[in-house]
Amino acid sequence: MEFKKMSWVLAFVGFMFLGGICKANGHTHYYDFVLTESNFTRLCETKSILTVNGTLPGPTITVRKGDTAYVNVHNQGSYGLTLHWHGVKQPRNPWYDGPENVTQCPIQAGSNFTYWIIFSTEEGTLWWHAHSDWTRATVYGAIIILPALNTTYPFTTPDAEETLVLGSWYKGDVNEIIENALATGGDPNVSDAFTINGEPGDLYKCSNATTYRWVVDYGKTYLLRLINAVLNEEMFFAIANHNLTVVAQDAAYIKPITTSYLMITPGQTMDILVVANQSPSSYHAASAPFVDGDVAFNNSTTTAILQYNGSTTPSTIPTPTFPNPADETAASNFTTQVRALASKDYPISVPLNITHTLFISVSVNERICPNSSCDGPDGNALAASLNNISFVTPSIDILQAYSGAIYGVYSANFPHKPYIFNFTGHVRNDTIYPNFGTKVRTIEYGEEVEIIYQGTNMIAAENHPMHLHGFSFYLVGTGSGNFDPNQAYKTYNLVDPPEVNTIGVPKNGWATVRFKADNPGVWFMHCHLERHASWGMATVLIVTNGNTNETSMLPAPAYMPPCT
Ligand SMILES: *[C@@H]1O[C@H](CO)[C@@H](O)[C@H](O)[C@H]1NC(C)=O
Ligand SMILES: *[C@@H]1O[C@H](CO)[C@@H](O)[C@H](O)[C@H]1NC(C)=O
Ligand SMILES: *[C@@H]1O[C@H](CO)[C@@H](O)[C@H](O)[C@H]1NC(C)=O
Ligand SMILES: *[C@@H]1O[C@H](CO)[C@@H](O)[C@H](O)[C@H]1NC(C)=O
Ligand SMILES: *[C@@H]1O[C@H](CO)[C@@H](O)[C@H](O)[C@H]1NC(C)=O
Ligand SMILES: *[C@@H]1O[C@H](CO)[C@@H](O)[C@H](O)[C@H]1NC(C)=O
Ligand SMILES: *[C@@H]1O[C@H](CO)[C@@H](O)[C@H](O)[C@H]1NC(C)=O
Ligand SMILES: *[C@@H]1O[C@H](CO)[C@@H](O)[C@H](O)[C@H]1NC(C)=O
Ligand SMILES: *[C@@H]1O[C@H](CO)[C@@H](O)[C@H](O)[C@H]1NC(C)=O
Ligand SMILES: *[C@@H]1O[C@H](CO)[C@@H](O)[C@H](O)[C@H]1NC(C)=O
Ligand SMILES: *[C@@H]1O[C@H](CO)[C@@H](O)[C@H](O)[C@H]1NC(C)=O
Ligand SMILES: *[C@@H]1O[C@H](CO)[C@@H](O)[C@H](O)[C@H]1NC(C)=O
Ligand SMILES: [Cu+2]
Repeated sequence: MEFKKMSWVLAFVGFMFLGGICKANGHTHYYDFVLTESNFTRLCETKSILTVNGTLPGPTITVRKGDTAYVNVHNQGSYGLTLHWHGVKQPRNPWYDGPENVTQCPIQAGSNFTYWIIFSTEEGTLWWHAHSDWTRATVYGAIIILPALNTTYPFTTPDAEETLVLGSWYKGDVNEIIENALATGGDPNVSDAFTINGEPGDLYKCSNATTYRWVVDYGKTYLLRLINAVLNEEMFFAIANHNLTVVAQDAAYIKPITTSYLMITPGQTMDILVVANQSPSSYHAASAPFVDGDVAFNNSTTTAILQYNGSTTPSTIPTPTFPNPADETAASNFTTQVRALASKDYPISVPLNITHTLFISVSVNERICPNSSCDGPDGNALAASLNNISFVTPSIDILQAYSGAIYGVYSANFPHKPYIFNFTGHVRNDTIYPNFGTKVRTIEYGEEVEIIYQGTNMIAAENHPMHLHGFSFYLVGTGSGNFDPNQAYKTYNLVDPPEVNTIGVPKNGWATVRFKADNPGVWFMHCHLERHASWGMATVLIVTNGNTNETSMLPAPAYMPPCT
């Protein structure tokens, strides 16, 4: 053990000389993650699932701002996969970002791979998850980033902390479910339950004895770290009889919002102050879906029990009432309140001199059925696209192809604007069928980028949680209908827009984000609804190296998992 640590230290010191990126006060943390299959019983049935270290959620990674972590992933499962550190920018370090065949090939069954995770500006809550097929349904966990040593929260220090991770439970094998859906062209099965910390909760059958309990002391203030790891639904969250004061989103502080409920998309994380100020008893902390599209979804409620220490459990535990799942206004009433803290101690820096604009249409599409008949609309198969291009995952990772000049893996011709039609009006036949390809967009180092995501009314309009790797970005505006620059620019918030990594693009509406392209590398961008990502609602941004070593990607690691 000591010997192993010593060699790590030597490697670390080496990097200090090499890259000059090492923070003087950062600490280094080491984790071993063992991927294993084991039996779990949920909803009265037992099945074998892949988890890290046999727990659901997997182990929590806890660091301070600016620290470094090494996670050695030992794959003792039966198939290859990768892990991703969601929302961690990984400055100059795309090698360890994780999306399968974008920055690396899978860690094969029986082998191991050590991720080097560089924390920089993030502070708050993030999470990690598998980035292969639908394996993230069971392979996920929290990342807690505490304030740097000798600094504290920008609010009264809470008495204690709690983490609740929302998830999805499928009775069947998740990868069989998506493979089967891709083969038939239809919608994948919906999940059988939502979960909180791996447990469906007492509103589902066979689940009340194992419902997750969060025990609190009357009068104390708790910092709740909430993560949405659900596969295919955005979620409302509330605690019966208690207010939520949201203080951070995606590991950046916001101006406190006191609310009775919130909406959180897959991929998003929120830090919330909860005061245990109600009569000592038990209350449900619960989550139910927000789905504003005409699509199949799981319409059930998952619960945990907020239990006051020393109180007796009432015969009926109060459950919060949720908005209707399709209530867009209820969702946007919460999301439009989010503003960056943007204080002297937590300044923000919104790009004002945009040099690279990307206008991206976000669509669900149809693909010609390869067989005689498919289960999607018009007997076709379902597909999805960005700018009418459905992303095709290559079999050699794009980062390797880019850095090693391997041609034919991808083409750098992802368009900067879509084919123009009435995006939110009637569907045009010539845009129902996307093109297929591995097309990326190249952005020069240091450019100030604006991306306008335009939701479309193709096949099934709904809110899409778009996520970008390698960056957090400022959400400067959202609106309904077709993006109209003359109107939209007037409404932009350039003063205190939230700095986030995942945003819900409104159904038949648009969202504009800005960021500085100061992180060279190969960065995946995709919808965080897993079925849309599987259908191709994704692309890749390549940010070129700058003119110096300090503005260029770190050297390629000596070992990367081989592509087969
Ligand atoms: C996971 O399990 C392995 C082997 O049992 C152990 O060495 C390791 O410390 C565990 N990791 C965590 C993060 O608990
Ligand atoms: C899970 O349970 C099944 C049936 O009880 C058993 O055959 C199998 O070996 C178990 N798997 C593991 C990984 O324990
Ligand atoms: C695999 O794990 C062993 C021991 O834990 C370690 O020595 C080796 O470097 C690891 N390999 C990789 C590629 O991380
Ligand atoms: C943090 O505070 C401790 C105790 O007050 C002090 O010893 C230490 O030097 C400080 N560290 C930093 C990095 O400021
Ligand atoms: C679970 O629910 C069943 C049926 O409602 C009830 O009989 C049982 O006592 C409950 N168990 C617990 C631990 O609450
Ligand atoms: C929740 O917040 C509202 C508005 O700030 C306030 O009127 C209400 O009393 C609060 N409720 C609880 C339970 O604290
Ligand atoms: C979902 O469930 C709620 C009640 O739990 C109900 O009001 C609503 O109509 C259901 N929606 C759909 C689409 O089934
Ligand atoms: C949204 O907010 C508006 C203005 O505060 C309010 O009138 C409306 O009832 C809210 N709608 C929902 C669904 O919460
Ligand atoms: C905006 O960026 C361009 C290109 O980098 C540069 O030439 C120009 O001076 C910048 N303008 C301002 C106001 O910073
Ligand atoms: C990634 O590439 C490997 C070959 O290196 C291939 O086996 C695997 O299916 C690819 N993954 C995806 C999602 O296409
Ligand atoms: C786009 O379609 C919508 C809905 O049918 C309609 O209200 C709008 O006028 C159309 N816009 C244009 C520019 O045709
Ligand atoms: C698309 O074209 C086909 C064949 O011309 C027609 O049957 C279908 O109704 C059209 N669909 C739409 C949405 O216009
Ligand atoms: Cu989507």
